[in-house]
Order: sequence, then structure tokens, then C-alpha cells
Amino acid sequence: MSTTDAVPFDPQAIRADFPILATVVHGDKPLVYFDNAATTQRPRQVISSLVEAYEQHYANVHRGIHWLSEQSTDLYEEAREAVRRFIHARTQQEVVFTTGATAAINLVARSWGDQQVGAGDEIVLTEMEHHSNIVPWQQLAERTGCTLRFVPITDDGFLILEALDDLLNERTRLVAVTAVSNVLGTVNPVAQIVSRAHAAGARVLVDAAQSVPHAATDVQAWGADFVAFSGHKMLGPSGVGVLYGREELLEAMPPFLGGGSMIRRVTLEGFEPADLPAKFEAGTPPIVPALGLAAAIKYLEQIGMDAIRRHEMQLTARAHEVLEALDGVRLLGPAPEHKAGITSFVVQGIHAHDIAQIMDQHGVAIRAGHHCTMPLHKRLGVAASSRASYYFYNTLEEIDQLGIALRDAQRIFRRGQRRNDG
Ligand code: 7TS
Repeated sequence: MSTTDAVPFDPQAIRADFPILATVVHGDKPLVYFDNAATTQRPRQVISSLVEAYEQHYANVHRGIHWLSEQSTDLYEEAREAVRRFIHARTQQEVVFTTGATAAINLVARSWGDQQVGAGDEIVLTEMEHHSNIVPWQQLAERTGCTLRFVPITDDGFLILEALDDLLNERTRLVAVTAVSNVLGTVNPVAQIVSRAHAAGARVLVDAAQSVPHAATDVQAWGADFVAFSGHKMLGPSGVGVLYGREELLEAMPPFLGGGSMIRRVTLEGFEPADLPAKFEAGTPPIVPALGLAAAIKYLEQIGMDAIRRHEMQLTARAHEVLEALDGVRLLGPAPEHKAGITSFVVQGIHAHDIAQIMDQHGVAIRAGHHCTMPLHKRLGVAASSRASYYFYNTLEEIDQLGIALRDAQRIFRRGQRRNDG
């Protein structure tokens, strides 16, 4: 059982740890921060870990033999261990620090992709991927002549798994799929996708940018070959992310970026790469952001990932109730029990940007646009959507504010409409 079953989950107490959540905007509107899928906020514990690192422990890592460098190196490697434990990787060698999920996916596309994928090979993606899990594969296709195929989705935002089975064949080298859609909120059946892909002889990369922050993660239970995620979407600083890779795969892959730290030996004729994970961490890594990520993980572990997931499911269920009670609002994606804390919607007769602007006047911060998923929006037949995305520090009362702000947007636009009609 998670620790939270012993400690009651109290969003108000939690909010006191997040200074920015006390912000008042436009003079008198308490900030309602619903843009967590873009990036989350940080508790004092994470912010002070950064200050402490710079004030007490900072030096470059894996270089000096001086006291401070050894201390900095130890803390950096402890941060790696915190990540390993958090995602249940087998070894620290399987945890590579990158600058984010995007960098992690590009690392796989460049290193594994260039080595393993050739003309005529196939890579299977889905229609609900973020551009970060589409464009690196399109670039790989340009380099190698491989073909990209896409698992279609149902109108209510589920992957059509039978279609995955049809797409898999002996030419499929990789299935790259998001664990949670950053627009639909759909929680995909990752373990099932992995076992089907493996049965066909394909590798699997999981884009876990929207799932690792919100639910307990076990990369071994998923059976995934690669998993990518970002620190800034889970209370950590920007500038650090993680690539998990199964050790034997990372062992066999060539380094992507070249430079300091990733080598064992360099001569004028050539180089010998370092062991894992240094092989994939060329140059000075995101030292302090990694320490901040470790502090974020500690904070999340204290709250408990199961409690976080439960609370976010309540928020999403309430958001569905509130939004479905309004006329002319189309919710994207499945029913709330199949979703993470993300509700995207389209309002008849009002552009998503106008919605976001009126919401902002109420202090409610949401995102509007295509959310880096242009192909998904095309599939849904909409140019843009509005998206409210939650984290465990959000409250049911804030969801009610979302409803009030949206009703106000509709009132303003209907009034404008009547004036135009008149
Ligand atoms: N994959 C998914 C599913 C994402 O949602 C994002 C970021 C990324 C990858 C890329 O992460 P990064 O940290 O490397 O940028 N998604 C969003 C979003 O939905 N709104 O802003 C960023």
C-alpha cells in the first residue's frame, strides 16, 4: 500500500507547499492553474533543493577529484538511483539523463534508429502522438527510407488495437506510443501493446511524458524497451528528462552526441565510448536539474502515486460533469474513468483562443491550440481545442471555477451573437 493510505490526502495542505499557487491575477482573481500537461509547478522542497545545491554542493561531475566535485558527483548519481527506484528500472545503467522527453526520443531515433532501421523497415506510431513522438521518426524516415504507419483511434479517443495487430509484420522494427495522450487524456494499455509488439519481433518506445508524473510506473511490468519523460512535468526543474532503456539495448547502441564524459579514451585517430550510462551523457549534464528532479521524486513518493492518481480521477470526473452540463461543449476523448487528469474540449461558435482568454480573465490558466498534436486535431476534425489539465494540488472547487468561467465565455459570445443578428 502507498504511504498515503496512512496519511489522509489533503490538497489544501499540499497547496501550502507551492508558493506560486497563492498568486492572484488581474488584481483579484486567485490563480487556477490548469496547464499542468504543459508544465507543473514546484513545491518549496524542490526550489530549496536547487538553492542548496548551488550554495553548498555545486561543481562539475565525473571530472574533478576535489572534494566538491566528488560530492556533486555522488548527489548526481543518487538522483539517478532515485529515478531508477521511481520507475522500477533494473539498474542505474538503464537510466540516462537527458534534457527532456523530446531529447530522449531523439536519442533513440538517432542512435538506435540509425543503427537498426533501414529502407523498407516499418515504424508504427499512433494518431494520438505528440509531435515529439512523430517528427524524430519522420526525420529517421528521411534518413533511412523506412515507412511510418499509424494506429488509428476511435471517435471517442481509444487506440484501435486490432488495427495494431494488422499493422505489425516482420518489417516492423519499432512501435512508439504515448502512455497517456496529452490532449484526449486517454490512458493507453501499454503492457498489452508491448506484448503484441514483442510477439511480432518489434521494439517498443513509450512516451511517458504524461504518465510518469501522474501514476505509479513500473517499466519492467510494462516490458518496454525504451521509456521517455521530462522532469518539468513532475514538479522538477526544466532542462532535465530521462531515457530509460533496457541495458542490453543501450549496450549495443552507438553514442549519439560526442564530447566529454562519453568516452573512455580518445586519440587523434578515434575514440572508445564510455560505459553506460555515461556513453549517452556527453558534455556537462543537467547537474542541478537532476538533483531537483530527485527532490521532486521524494515529494511525490511522500504523497504517494496511488493517492495522486485517485485524486486526479476525481478531478477529471467532476470536470466531465461540469462541462457536460453546458450546451454546445464537445469533450474530446473517452469517459473520465479511462482518462488521466486532462480534459480537452471544443465550444460551438467560440474559438479555443477566445475561450482561453476569457478563462484567463477569471484567473483560470488553460491552454488553447493544437497542443503539438496537429495530426490528432485533423483526425478529430477540429482546428484547435481548449485544454484544462490537472495535478494533485488542484481542487474540486477549482474545477467549478472552470465551469463558471466557461459559462461566462458562452454568455459573452451569445450576447455578441445576438447583437450581430440584430
Ligand atoms: N510527449 C508528450 C506526450 C507530451 O505531452 C510532451 C509535452 C512531450 C512529449 C514533450 O515533452 P518536453 O518536455 O520534451 O517538451 N507536452 C506539452 C503539452 O501538452 N503542452 O506543452 C507541452
